[in-house]
Amino acid sequence: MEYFANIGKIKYEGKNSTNPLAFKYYNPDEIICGKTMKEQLRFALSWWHTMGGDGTDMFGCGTADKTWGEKDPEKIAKAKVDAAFEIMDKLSIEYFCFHDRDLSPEYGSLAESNEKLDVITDYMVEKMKADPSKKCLWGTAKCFDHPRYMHGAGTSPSADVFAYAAAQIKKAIEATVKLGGNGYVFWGGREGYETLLNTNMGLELDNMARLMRMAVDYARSIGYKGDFYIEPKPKEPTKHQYDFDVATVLAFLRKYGLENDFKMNIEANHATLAQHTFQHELRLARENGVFGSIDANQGDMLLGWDTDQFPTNVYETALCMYEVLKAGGFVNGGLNFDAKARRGSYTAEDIFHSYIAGMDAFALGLRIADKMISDGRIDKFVEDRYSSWKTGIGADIISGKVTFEDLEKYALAKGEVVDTLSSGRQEMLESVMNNIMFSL
Ligand code: XUL
Ligand code: CO
Repeated sequence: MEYFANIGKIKYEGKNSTNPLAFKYYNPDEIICGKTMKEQLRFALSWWHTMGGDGTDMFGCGTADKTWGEKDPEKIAKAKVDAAFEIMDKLSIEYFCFHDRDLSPEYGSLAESNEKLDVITDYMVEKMKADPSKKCLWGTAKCFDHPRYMHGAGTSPSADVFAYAAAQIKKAIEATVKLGGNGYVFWGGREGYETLLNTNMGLELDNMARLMRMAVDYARSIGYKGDFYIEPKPKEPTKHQYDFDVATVLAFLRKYGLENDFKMNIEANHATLAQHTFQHELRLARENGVFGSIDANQGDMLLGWDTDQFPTNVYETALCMYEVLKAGGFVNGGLNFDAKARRGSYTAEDIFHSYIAGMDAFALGLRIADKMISDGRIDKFVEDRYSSWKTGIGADIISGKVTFEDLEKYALAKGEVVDTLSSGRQEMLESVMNNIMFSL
């Protein structure tokens, strides 16, 4: 069955095309910065938003029909697979990301939920065998939806809930391995708190680390070779999420000796909720050797919550792709559109317009980032700005040759040093950036 019969394969038509159902910038096989665009960008469809998100919000019910023509939950789950594969095919998207419960809902018991999940993953494996271009970027467990997780999963005050979450995560890891997943994500769900008046923060953090250690050890024991990611987010649903931002997560990983087992899955809208730029979070991850994958979306600067909009801000995608290229590109990670069409964009066609907008914004971002690097003006400026560290006292500090006393002697002899500073030239560099962006 074809779910989008009036939409054909979306083609690259170039920047002068006015066809709304065509890529203007995403040309999958074109080489940019040494790899094809599809290898550089590794786009992924998010099962939850695209296959399940119907536009429900706290003020109203869904506006988009995501039942895929079925009524029975098992049939809906199967239809979702067929529809997802058709969407991926028509948009040339090779990867998908999922929560266990996006693939198959929760049934009366854990055993039954597991059994029904197996049926769907069996079906997916069959489809992926027939079409090996469809791959799993990452999987995760939805340990935040059901009332049992109201106080968290790995950080619940109830040891029984912790055990239940562990069982659910074990199964989600197995499903990820079965689908050949390249990654497994821990996003904080309800791992945080509302008030410290009722919270044992130390125990909750210790327990979260225990859960992660067991998850990693188990996954490796069954042959999982992909990456583990933590996806930082500062707030929502809890007032204070433990995985606040990259820096907070790094401190957590290092405290518990997990720093070699996890990388970061960085989401644009989570970065801005933490009052960082998207680029800041990417840079911090890159500088600490933990850059892994990206949840591509954007927030609204006037709103303080996670709006999960499809990314269309090219300035942001360019700076993001600059960080990705400088990090050496994706290895197991990719760009997962953790994004949903607005509630008013409710038609089936809007799914395609949303993805085309997001994919083209990142394709353009990649083209600009490549140009930023080959143009060299920005990199050279930064290089020159730090030239005092290459020779003389700077080189001696870096090589560890000098002591505090030596530095005092140096400063006393040197006198005032304000003249050694040059202008930061922010406005000039912003203008260079515009020049690069609009000369494509
Ligand atoms: C929530 C969020 C999640 C994770 C996966 O803000 O981003 O969808 O990406 O659990
Ligand atoms: Co996300």
